[in-house]
Amino acid sequence: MGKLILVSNRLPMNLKKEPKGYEFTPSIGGLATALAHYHKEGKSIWVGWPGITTQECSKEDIKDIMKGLTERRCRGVFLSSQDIEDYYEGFSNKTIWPLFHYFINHASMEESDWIAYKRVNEKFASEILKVAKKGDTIWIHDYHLFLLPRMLRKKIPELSIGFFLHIPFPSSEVFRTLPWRNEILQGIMGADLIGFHTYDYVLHFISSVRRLLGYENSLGYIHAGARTVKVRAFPISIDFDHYSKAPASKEVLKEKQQILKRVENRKIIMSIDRMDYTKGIPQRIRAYGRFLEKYPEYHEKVTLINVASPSRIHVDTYQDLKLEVEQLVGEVNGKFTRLGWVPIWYIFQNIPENQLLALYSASDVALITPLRDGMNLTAKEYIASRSDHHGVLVLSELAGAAKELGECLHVNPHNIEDIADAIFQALEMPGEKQVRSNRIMRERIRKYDVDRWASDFVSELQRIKEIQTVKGYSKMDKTITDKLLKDYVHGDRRLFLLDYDGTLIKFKGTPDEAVPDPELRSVLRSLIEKKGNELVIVSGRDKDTLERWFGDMDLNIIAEHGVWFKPRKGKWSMIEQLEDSWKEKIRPVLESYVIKTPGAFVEEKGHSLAWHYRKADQNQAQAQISEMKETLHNMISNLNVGILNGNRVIEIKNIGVNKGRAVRKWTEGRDWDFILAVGDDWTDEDMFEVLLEKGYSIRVGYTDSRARFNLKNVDEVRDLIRRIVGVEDAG
Ligand code: GDG
Repeated sequence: MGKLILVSNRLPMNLKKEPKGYEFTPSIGGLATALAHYHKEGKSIWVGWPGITTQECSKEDIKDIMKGLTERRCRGVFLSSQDIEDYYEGFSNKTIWPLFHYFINHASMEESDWIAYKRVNEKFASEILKVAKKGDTIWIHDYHLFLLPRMLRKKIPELSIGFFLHIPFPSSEVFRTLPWRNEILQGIMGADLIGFHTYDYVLHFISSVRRLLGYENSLGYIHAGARTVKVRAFPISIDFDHYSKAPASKEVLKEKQQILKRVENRKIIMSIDRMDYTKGIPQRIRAYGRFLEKYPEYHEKVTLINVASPSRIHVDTYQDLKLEVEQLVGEVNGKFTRLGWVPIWYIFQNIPENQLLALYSASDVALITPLRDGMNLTAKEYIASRSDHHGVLVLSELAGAAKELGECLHVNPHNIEDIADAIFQALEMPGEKQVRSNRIMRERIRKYDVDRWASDFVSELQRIKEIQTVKGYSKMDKTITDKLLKDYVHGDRRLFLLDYDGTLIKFKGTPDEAVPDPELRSVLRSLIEKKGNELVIVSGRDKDTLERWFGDMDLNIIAEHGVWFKPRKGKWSMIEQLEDSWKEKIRPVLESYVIKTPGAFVEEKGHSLAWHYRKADQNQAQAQISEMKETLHNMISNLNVGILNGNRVIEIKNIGVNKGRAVRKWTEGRDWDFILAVGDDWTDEDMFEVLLEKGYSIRVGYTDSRARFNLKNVDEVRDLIRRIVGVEDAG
């Protein structure tokens, strides 16, 4: 492996100009915390904005900063104040951030911000390209850099590129409101591996890609033209050891004693977040007020310590939020405060880490209730720092962390009553129950800590690259095509095994419309007229249709994936004797899914039933297919039939019948100088398997296949056949 280049909007440090030069201090934040550890240990370079604009420093300063960055294995992308205003505060934080957290009304859609976003992504690309080489691995982070994977891929196609999104990926219904949605998806799709915190976000992304770009997916792989991209959930974690051990340090213990003394041994509820509208701070304060109203027995017995660290303070929405929070805190405190007891301690500051850790270990309850949150590391930190296994975590079900921390108390962060009751339940929870739940969650966080998260991502990225290079797609380039034509010309006995739909003809709205056009008939005719050529149409279609279309031509036909066969100038006969009574049971099930999926329809063939969904909404169809297959699998267990995934069709047919078996009669025991087999879907894979390395097997479309080569589409297949016909004429 070459070197690893980490890329994020901000470098993991803050700069301060001192008389002696710039001082570098590590910065706070989920990503900084997660990767700082990895960067410290590994041999990586980190590329990002150093946090200071070009207006704020002279050329000398920049040199000084660059030197300091190089010592820390970092490279700075220097941005102007205009870049920061439009790309960072603008497009990233006023468009993407609210939209991806489902705050559609807060999302601004300024063209000028988008232009700046593209410009700054380009700046990142050019800085990275100064150090990146073939064989390097680039790991890009977060929503500020959606366009970067594609930009880098265009310049160095061989790079191994990973992209990780730290915020939620919204439902495609929300995502598609973004005017620049396709460019953003294309940008991300430049990566080889795309990671999200949860499986829900993975599904949302896959669904957007399918709907907007039309790329199909299977088992977490998206087939994007010539490339396959892996999409997977990698739930980010924390440095478990640090959070587990640090609370026992002298400094933290001292802080803890001070906190306990100041709250006069009352119960403590703590919460800490950036002051952001996604964090649900107003709802939480209201819920705490409701709790005090509903459970007066807790008056003077509990204190909420609410820490909100300042964030994006220049943005109007954030100023409004701060005012709202302060007003609500004032209302609750005004209503319930007694001499010697203030119910909420509100801290609008960044607190030092020792204080944070002391707060974690002194608190009886951690109240973490974001309205949406990609993951939320605070929740994990709270559990990890409690080596005594005490304390109750009340967590929003809309935080990514809720998927992993199933044993804590979950709340709907919009439901004030629900949160108020959860606070009561948490304060009342018996110690043994706390220990039981926390033990399980701590163990889970310990096993999958931040190092594991990072190494898991990087090794998956390497694995994808290996799959791509070993199995890869082998395009029919000029050299291979020339060799094929040469082999054809030198052969005397030549076999062609050609699938029909999706191979020789494009898909049409209904199967009946896909009639062979005169051009196709003419080229096939030329092919079979050549001495030594044997053509077999190997199709899944019923025999009557194939007879109508090709009955007059001097060729062989295999119908229904190998149930029926007609030799040249001969008659139809059954290759396999089949029993079809199962159809009566299966047809009603397929019909019931036609009702649920507008556009889908059932086709009855001689010995199979096909459920077509090419005209249906692909998303809706996919949603029905898994349920339908589940039902079918249960029904067919003692029938001699199987379920086949075709290209936008699910086919149920007798087991043992397949194209591979049908073509064996042609390929085994007969001596061919040249074989060409072409097909476009999974049913053709059986045929490719029989051929193995014999002749030229070609899968239409760029997808994993047993075929030796790939062609892009029907046009390319026809072009190849035309060239084969032409080469002999020319020769
Ligand atoms: C994104 C996603 C996702 C906060 N205030 C103080 C302080 N912190 C520390 C916490 C924690 C971190 O900052 C915040 O973590 P979050 O998980 O809330 O992350 P975000 O920075 O909002 O960023 C989020 C994350 O990326 C990782 O993928 O989980 O969903 O939005 O470590 O402890 N630390 C100190 N004083 C503070 O006042 N010392």
